[in-house]
Amino acid sequence: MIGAGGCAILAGPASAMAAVERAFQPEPADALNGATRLSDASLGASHRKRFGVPTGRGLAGRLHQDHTKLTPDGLVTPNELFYIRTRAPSRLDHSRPWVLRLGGLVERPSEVLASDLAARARPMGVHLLECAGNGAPFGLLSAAEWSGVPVSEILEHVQPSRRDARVLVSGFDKHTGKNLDQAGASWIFTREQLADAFFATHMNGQPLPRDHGEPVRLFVPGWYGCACIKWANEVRFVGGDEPSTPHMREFASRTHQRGVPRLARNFRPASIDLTGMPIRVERWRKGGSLIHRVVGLSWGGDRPLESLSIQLGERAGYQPIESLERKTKNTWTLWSHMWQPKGAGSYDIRLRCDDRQVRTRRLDSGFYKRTVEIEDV
Ligand SMILES: Nc1nc2c(c(=O)[nH]1)N[C@H]1C(S)=C(S)[C@@H](COP(=O)(O)O)O[C@H]1N2
Ligand SMILES: [Mo]
Repeated sequence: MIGAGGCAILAGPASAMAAVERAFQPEPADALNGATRLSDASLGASHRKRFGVPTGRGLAGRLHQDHTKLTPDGLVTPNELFYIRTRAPSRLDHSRPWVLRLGGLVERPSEVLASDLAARARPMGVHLLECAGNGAPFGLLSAAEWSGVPVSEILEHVQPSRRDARVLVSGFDKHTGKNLDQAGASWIFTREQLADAFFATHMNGQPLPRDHGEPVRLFVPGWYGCACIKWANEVRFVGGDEPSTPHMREFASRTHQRGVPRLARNFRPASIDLTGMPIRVERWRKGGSLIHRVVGLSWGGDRPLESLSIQLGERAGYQPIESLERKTKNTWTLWSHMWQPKGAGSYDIRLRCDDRQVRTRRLDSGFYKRTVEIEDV
């Protein structure tokens, strides 16, 4: 049974702006009361790509989500705007029933029909997905409400013959075209790493779209997209000495591994650390003065409540972000911060977490630094 679909309504620019005004309490109090919104300042790199439309085919197929107009009401991405990394393989065959084979080091191999999974699917909540290769302009990042079946339930169909067996999940990846016939995407997990994972059959109340893994994909909450295998067709128990897969090796550095581990067991979890970035710098006019407000996203990490600080220009110190409230670690949240730039020029915007106990590997590397051009103050 599929729960209430929760399909996000796509807001046009005008209503999106109204939503921003409604949903953010201006900070400091009343700063934006009676102010008029002007055009946003430019955050450079975001202008280079085409957003919101699928481009390319197969392995080279992409769709970048545009985050510049995100509002608190729009934090579930509609299916047609959800980012794509790898479009459906041209050799996908949906004329026969899709099966998930269960085998490897098991007493008796088995299989599950995707249609049975779909029939048993239930709401798994809103979860964000980010491609580990989400570089500028950072459009490979989206969130949806997923439905599916916990992986642990599927694993109960088979008896592994070894206690230390790991679980390899792989998908169908036969693309046609030059240099595109590569080994399928697959990732190897311990059973504990899959404790919260599920086989997703629905996205925002709809059956999985073709480019997002129709009819079934793996979803591992909190991990980078590369582990969330689309067009899943095999679950195989493997031994402790199983080599890492070509797909894991391809993503080794982007998932913060030390070197490229030859064995799957030497891979660290491909989890997303706490992070964040600005998505727009708003300009408002109030009386004779110009007001700037930086709006951004925060996501990742293994705990919901964290604090982040922001640095606006290399010479400024870090200060706590004024309005940041993360109620869940599963998906992103919007924050905002009022800003009075000293003068025209370009400013690097960086975030950091002042709690040194919290791991922020990618944020600390400067990966999400954005540069804003301020023309007038
Ligand atoms: N079978 C298969 N699954 C795959 C991939 C792939 O190339 N083939 N790409 C992975 C990567 S790198 C990412 S980021 C996510 C993207 O999922 P999406 O396109 O639904 O956003 O799918 C993952 N699953
Ligand atoms: Mo990815």
